Amino acid sequence: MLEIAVPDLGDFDEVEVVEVHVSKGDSVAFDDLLVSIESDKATMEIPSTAAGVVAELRVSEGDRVSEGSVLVVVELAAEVISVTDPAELAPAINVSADHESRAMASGKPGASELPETRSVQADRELSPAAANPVPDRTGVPHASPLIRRYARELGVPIEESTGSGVHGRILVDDLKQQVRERFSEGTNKASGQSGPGIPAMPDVDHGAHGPVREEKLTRIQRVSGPVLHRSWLNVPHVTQYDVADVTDLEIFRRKSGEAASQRGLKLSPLLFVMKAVAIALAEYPTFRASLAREGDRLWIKEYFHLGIAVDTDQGLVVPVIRDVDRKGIFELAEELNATAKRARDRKLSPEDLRGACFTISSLGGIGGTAFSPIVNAPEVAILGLSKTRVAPVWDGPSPVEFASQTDLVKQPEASDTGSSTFGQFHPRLMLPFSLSYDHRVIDGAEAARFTSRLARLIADPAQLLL
Ligand code: CAO
Repeated sequence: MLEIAVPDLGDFDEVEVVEVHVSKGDSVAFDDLLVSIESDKATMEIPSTAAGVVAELRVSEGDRVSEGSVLVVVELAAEVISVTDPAELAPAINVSADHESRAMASGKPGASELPETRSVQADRELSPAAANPVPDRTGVPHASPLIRRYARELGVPIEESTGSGVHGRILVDDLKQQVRERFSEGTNKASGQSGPGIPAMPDVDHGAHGPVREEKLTRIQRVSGPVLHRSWLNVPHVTQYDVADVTDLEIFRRKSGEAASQRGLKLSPLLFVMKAVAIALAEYPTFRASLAREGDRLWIKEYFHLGIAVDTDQGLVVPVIRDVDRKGIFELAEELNATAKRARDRKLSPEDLRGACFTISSLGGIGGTAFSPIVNAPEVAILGLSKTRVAPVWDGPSPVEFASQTDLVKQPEASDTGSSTFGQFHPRLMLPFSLSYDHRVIDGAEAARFTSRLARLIADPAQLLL
């Protein structure tokens, strides 16, 4: 019996069995494909290293396997058994202590294969032939026929191999190293593609601890879940928190309420924030960019279409309001109301959901002091709005001046800090907001400048309407 197992997988602990090409009882020849395994970035085909009959299948499609997991057990054909005399194979087995080399060596279909097996050993043991390899005229590094066949089995381009043997001769270990590199290639690329290796959640029997009931995710949740997960895994997120004084904005909003209601509209703070965002995006183009897949350049969008997260009874959707920079508050109010209604009535078209350069998610009408929204990749930033609150705002010296003018050891008396000559706290309406961004594209300092600018814009409604 010959156990055929998963070879060294390099950086991967576990990979998935994507195809089992044989069934129990099948006759297989040397080199016949048995099983395909796959990481996120590469597929490896595991061939039979002997002729015989499949005696046992130890895996099925979808199983996760790791190095050394036995995939298939092959009952060797009679003629193979006759050449697997331990004495005859001993030199070959010395080639490498690991299982696939042993399998290669012991699994030869006939005596004619053995000289090749021995040539592997010659590579390792620096036989006279290996010490003076004949250079390949094509420039391809020298490798024995067995090594070439092994490379073909593994799907490794031998011309890309770097031989670590004498005079650059390619050895079994070189091929294994190449496979390791191919498997880990995806994780090392700067493009930020997601890699494998995320541990699967255990399958827990929740019913074992008390009564449970099953509830299916909505279609929107099933679609948006993987999209959010993809963004979460691909984008290195940082969230910058800030707060804007919206007292003057609220005064203005209340004053405009009547004019709005005559048009059948309600003006929420979000509309003014949308205008402020459009101005800030014009001044900070990186925030309306997308990172190219290769990870080496940006696509800066010269339009100001904003995704607005809308909460529906089926889940979260993000329709897009176009050309926010060119629209007035009333026009935006009308469009946002109509779009949110279409979203809740499940009447959005695919076009409604495309083309944003930045997203706003407002939970201000619901509650909370702050949150970290997930960037709606391939956008690079998203703004979260929380609930406006009344908070004390100091109108006196800046923190630096305050520190220099005040005896900080002896805490200032309330009467000192409350005096009109020194400075005062005022109750103001403050809007907490947060900006999550892709740190590959936006630096922290730039994000802080952006949110500071945004806070100033929101605080001054006149600027938004110019
Ligand atoms: N602070 C205090 N009150 C606020 C506020 C804020 N930051 N923002 C809105 N409000 C008030 C509004 O003025 C309105 O008050 P009135 O009823 O007295 O007029 C009330 O809250 C409800 O506002 P709204 O939610 O209907 O309107 P909106 O324009 O602020 O938001 C929409 C529209 C579609 C964005 C919103 O309804 C929604 O769906 N929000 C949820 C988005 C979401 O789920 N995000 C999470 C995604 S995870 O990242």
